[in-house]
Amino acid sequence: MSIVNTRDKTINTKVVYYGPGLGGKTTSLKYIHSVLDPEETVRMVSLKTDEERTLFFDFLPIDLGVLGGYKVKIQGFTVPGQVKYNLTRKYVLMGADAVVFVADSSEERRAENIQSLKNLGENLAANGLNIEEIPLVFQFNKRDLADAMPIEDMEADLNAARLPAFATNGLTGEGVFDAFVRVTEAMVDGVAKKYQLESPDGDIAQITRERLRHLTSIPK
Ligand SMILES: Nc1nc2c(ncn2[C@@H]2O[C@H](COP(=O)(O)OP(=O)(O)OP(=O)(O)O)[C@@H](O)[C@H]2O)c(=O)[nH]1
Ligand SMILES: [Mg+2]
Repeated sequence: MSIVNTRDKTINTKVVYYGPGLGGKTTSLKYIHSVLDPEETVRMVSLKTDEERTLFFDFLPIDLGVLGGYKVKIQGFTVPGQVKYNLTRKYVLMGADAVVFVADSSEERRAENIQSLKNLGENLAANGLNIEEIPLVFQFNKRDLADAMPIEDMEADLNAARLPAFATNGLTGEGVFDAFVRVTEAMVDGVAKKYQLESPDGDIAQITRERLRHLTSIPK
C-alpha cells in the first residue's frame, strides 16, 4: 500500500510484475534496473532456484528522486510464476499499488496466461485489492518467438477492459520500459489523487512521466 509522508514529503509505492512462469518477469525487472541504474549502484535481490527460476521474488528498490516536491520511491517486485508457489504470490502482492502483467506470447502458453490472470484477480482480492481498480498494464512479451500469437488474440484473451498493452521483447528490452513508465504514471496519479497531493510545479504524474522519459533519452 502506498505510504505518503506529508511531513518529509515522501511517496512510497509498490509495483508487482505478475504472470505465468517463464513469461519474462525477472528479465523485465532486470531491464528496468539496467535503464534506471546502469552503474548498478543499487542491487536487485533475486531469491531463485538453481534453475534460475524465481523462488520467492525479485526486489528492486527504485528512487526516482524529487518529483513535484515529493521524493518518489518504488519497490519493484516480481512473483514466482510457477503454479505451485501461489502462497508466495499472494504474499508478494500484499500492498501492491500497481501491476505489470507479463504474458508469454507463445501459442503454447495461451492457457497459462489466462489462468495466471485469473489467479491475479483472486490473489488481489485476497489482499483486499480489486483488479478492476488497481493500475494494471500488460506486456505481451516474447514477440520474437516464431509461434507468437497475434496481438488481437492476446487482447481478446486477456484484456477485455482495454487497458494499456505493450508488445515487448525481454531480451532486447523493446517496450519494457514504456510499460513501466505507463504503469508508474497511473500509479503516481492514483496516489496523488488519493492523498490530494498538490505540487506548485504541476501534475505530479506528468512530472514523473517526463523524468522517466528523460532518463531513457540520456545516452548510456
Ligand atoms: N525469446 C525470448 N525469450 C525471453 C524473452 N523474455 C525473457 N525471455 C527468456 O525467458 C526465460 C524466462 O524468463 P524469466 O524472466 O526468468 O521468466 P519469469 O517470468 O521470471 O519466470 P518465473 O520466475 O519462473 O516466474 C529466460 O530464459 C529469458 O531469457 C523474450 O522476449 N523473448
Ligand atoms: Mg522470475
